[in-house]
Amino acid sequence: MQSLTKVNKDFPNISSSFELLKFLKDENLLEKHPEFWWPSATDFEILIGAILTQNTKWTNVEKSLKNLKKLNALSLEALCEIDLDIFIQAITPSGFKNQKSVRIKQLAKNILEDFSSFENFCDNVSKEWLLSQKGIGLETADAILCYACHKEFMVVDKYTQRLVSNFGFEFESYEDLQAWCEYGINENFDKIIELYGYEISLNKLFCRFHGKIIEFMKSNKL
Ligand code: 39A
Repeated sequence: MQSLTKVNKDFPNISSSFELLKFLKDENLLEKHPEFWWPSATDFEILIGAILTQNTKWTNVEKSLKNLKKLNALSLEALCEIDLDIFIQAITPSGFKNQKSVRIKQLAKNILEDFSSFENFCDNVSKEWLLSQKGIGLETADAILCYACHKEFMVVDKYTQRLVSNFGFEFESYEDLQAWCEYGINENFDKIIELYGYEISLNKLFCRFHGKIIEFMKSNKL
């Protein structure tokens, strides 16, 4: 359920996520970023990055991913085979190394067992399957679905929550905030296409909307 609180006076009044998107779009926050915002060479890297990024800074994740690339460990098979101690050492920069290493290795094993390949996983995985995996909560599941599997899910995180609260919106749950973000975009999809001036998929829009939110929050404009 959504409720209105005191609005930050430096911000315009907004009544929907569509208006929030318009506000952020005018800030030109993604000019130096990839099309789908999440920086990565491959979708597989996004899957691993989505777990490594839990409770740490993105720069630390980049260090861990660089180490994993050097070890040629960025595939399901390589993750299953890699020695646990070597893997732990590689992902040390992103913290919670013991917990994350065991969870990532187990996830790789489960994906191979249930889907046979990463491509088949991306095409067929459900949110329920992801949530049944140890260490994957709502935000990580949505990050994997949105950025690695290119599905129409919008990630909402602590940055999203803080930003909308500065516009006067409070939500009781992750799902409520996500529903608010997605609803305003879905309802105004035609207007958004007009605004962009070219066809843009809903998935790409969700990626860019979430990316704009993170970049806005990191720019310390609040
Ligand atoms: N928290 C984050 C990030 N911050 C990020 N970037 C910056 C680029 N990514 C990709 C994921 N999670």
